[in-house]
Amino acid sequence: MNITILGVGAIGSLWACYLHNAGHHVSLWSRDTAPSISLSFAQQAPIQFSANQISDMNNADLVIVAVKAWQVEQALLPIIPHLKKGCCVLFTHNGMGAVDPLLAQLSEHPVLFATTTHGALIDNQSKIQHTGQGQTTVGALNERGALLSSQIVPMLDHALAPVSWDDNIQQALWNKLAINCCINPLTAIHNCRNGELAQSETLTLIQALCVEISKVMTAEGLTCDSDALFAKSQQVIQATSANFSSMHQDIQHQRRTEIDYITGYLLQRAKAQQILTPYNQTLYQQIKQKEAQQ
Ligand code: KPL
Repeated sequence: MNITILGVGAIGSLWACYLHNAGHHVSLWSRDTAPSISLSFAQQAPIQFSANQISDMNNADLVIVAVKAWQVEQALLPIIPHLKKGCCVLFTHNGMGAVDPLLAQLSEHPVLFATTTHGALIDNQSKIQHTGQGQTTVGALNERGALLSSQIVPMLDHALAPVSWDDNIQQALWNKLAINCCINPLTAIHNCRNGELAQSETLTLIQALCVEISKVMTAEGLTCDSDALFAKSQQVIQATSANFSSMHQDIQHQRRTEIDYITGYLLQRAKAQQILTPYNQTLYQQIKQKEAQQ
């Protein structure tokens, strides 16, 4: 397949290398205009990718949009006119709400979303490290996307397994959003690793967050039990105890965070459903204050 990856952060680069190794023709699209980008992955010799070429975009069968939620619209809008008929657009990022404004403009294309638990980072020698073996769940954001499940899932699974299909991607995205609402802002506020949230005062707060989140999810027609969500958040805290969350890393590096698409999205839906969410509201404001101080 001809695949173009938009965004050369850790996850975009990881997919680029695995898809290249699986034999696909992979090109990259970044914020600059360099005609080629070299990526160093694991013990392999650096891989040279064609980059920022309109011809690659014109020929792409699949475009993977792997930029942060707040960059999605700005990054994709100029590219849409260059996509060929039938080109599939697959989004992958933390949070929700970033793709909604683009769906009408992508109505002629199959549109998918992939949520992944793989851990990846670009180390201080610019090498891509696959730090945690995870899994990827893919689902459709429109009807054309749903028709592609039997093609896309085996192709991605062959490159970086396991990849599965979920008919109810909204539930999967909300489940991930709920966990991110519980962990990410708190680690950024307390400047700590995920594992350090397993302390009694923080646990009481996470319990209160779970009650609010579960009310909003239920009102939105999704399944969410607050005790089960709390238990899941504890599992993730344990499984990723040594990690710094993505929001913690963004604050430490003085980058914009994804708070508007994580807790911010929850608050938007809570407002629409007329549900009070004071605990999540407070965390949102604390992160916005930190961003303003940068
Ligand atoms: O998804 C994550 C993130 O950091 O964004 C968690 C699950 C919290 C792992 O760190």
